[in-house]
Amino acid sequence: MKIQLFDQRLEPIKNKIFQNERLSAEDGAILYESNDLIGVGRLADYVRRRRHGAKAYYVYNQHLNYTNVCINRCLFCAYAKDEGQKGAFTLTADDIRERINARLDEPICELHIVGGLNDKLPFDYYTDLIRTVKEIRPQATVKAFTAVEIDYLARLANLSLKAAIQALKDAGLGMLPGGGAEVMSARVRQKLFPRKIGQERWLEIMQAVHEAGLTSNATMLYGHIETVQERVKHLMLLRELQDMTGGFSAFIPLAFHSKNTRLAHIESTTGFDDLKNVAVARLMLDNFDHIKAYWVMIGEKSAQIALFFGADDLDGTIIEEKITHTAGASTAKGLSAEQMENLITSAGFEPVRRDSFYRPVGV
Ligand code: V47
Ligand code: SF4
Repeated sequence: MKIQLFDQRLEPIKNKIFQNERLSAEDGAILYESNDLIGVGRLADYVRRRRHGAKAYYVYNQHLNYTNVCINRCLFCAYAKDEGQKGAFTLTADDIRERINARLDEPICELHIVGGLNDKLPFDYYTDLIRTVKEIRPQATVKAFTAVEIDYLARLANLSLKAAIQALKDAGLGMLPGGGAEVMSARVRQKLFPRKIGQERWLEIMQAVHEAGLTSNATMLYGHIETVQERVKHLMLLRELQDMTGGFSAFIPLAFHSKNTRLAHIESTTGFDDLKNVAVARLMLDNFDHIKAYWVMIGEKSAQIALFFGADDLDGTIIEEKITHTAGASTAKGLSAEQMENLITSAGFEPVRRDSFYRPVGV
């Protein structure tokens, strides 16, 4: 197979890819630094098609944010509020019931549930939340709580990590979303999210989650103050843990949105960087099955093009996204299944509606 590359530094990387050889951290840095976006994209597309052919996945899901009250107050977050501040909210069990019931006629198979760290909520709130959702939608997967919330919950209930995860699993937790690691760098953490757990704890929690028999996703927040080396390190750490546990399902690059945050001076990410992050992830994370182009963050148009740059999944219908929209995202708050399928088929890919575990679901 011939892949034309304009940046000659990509040639040895291409040879490794053809021979199924793992890329190094140095290769990762070259991929990020190269201006040959199309060349990097072709390599990622080659790997993507080797693994998934023309299939492109999406999920019929619903997002639910149970509270925006958060004691961490990361500098990049526009979503969090202090208790009592205007716009602060915490959903009661009835509110949650109402939101799930309002969509009962739709074939939702995943509920994506995350929130802030609200120190007024007891541990039972979280197990009850999962039970309430499962009562109404027993067939749906509850994909809930980032590693940051798991750490907080275990400490709140004075439980070991293992016991806390087990209690949530017993209540019906089905898998974990990928947030909370941001960029695994002590430097960035100290500047942007000093109160949030660091990389060791994030990795420890993901390992415990995988050992408890649950899968999770992984993300990376890019486009703020992180360096290329820090991005590469982040991917290497994820790849290392995946070698150990095999518990990561998908990786999702998250484009930073600065509006209404304390980093409002930082420009939005560019189309170049959005596509590059998808492609580099596809190439570096050789042990991850799925790379998601999260349309909420990069827009439907770029997400569709990202299918040619290594992405095999567009995430979901979502219905009511809050975190990125509070930070100025101009995308829709939800897409219909028809819109998702149209993005996929009009690019020549084959749509597969999936559940949380990438099993095809009948339409
Ligand atoms: O960890 C917060 C990010 C994450 C901003 O697993 C921001 O399928 C951009 O984890 N601009 C939570 N990003 C979201 C998350 C997620 C999203 C979609 C799919 C999945 C999945 C997981 O949101 C946080 C943080 O990195 N975030 N503020 C912002 N201003
Ligand atoms: Fe809280 Fe998460 Fe926002 Fe940080 S990103 S302030 S932990 S809600």
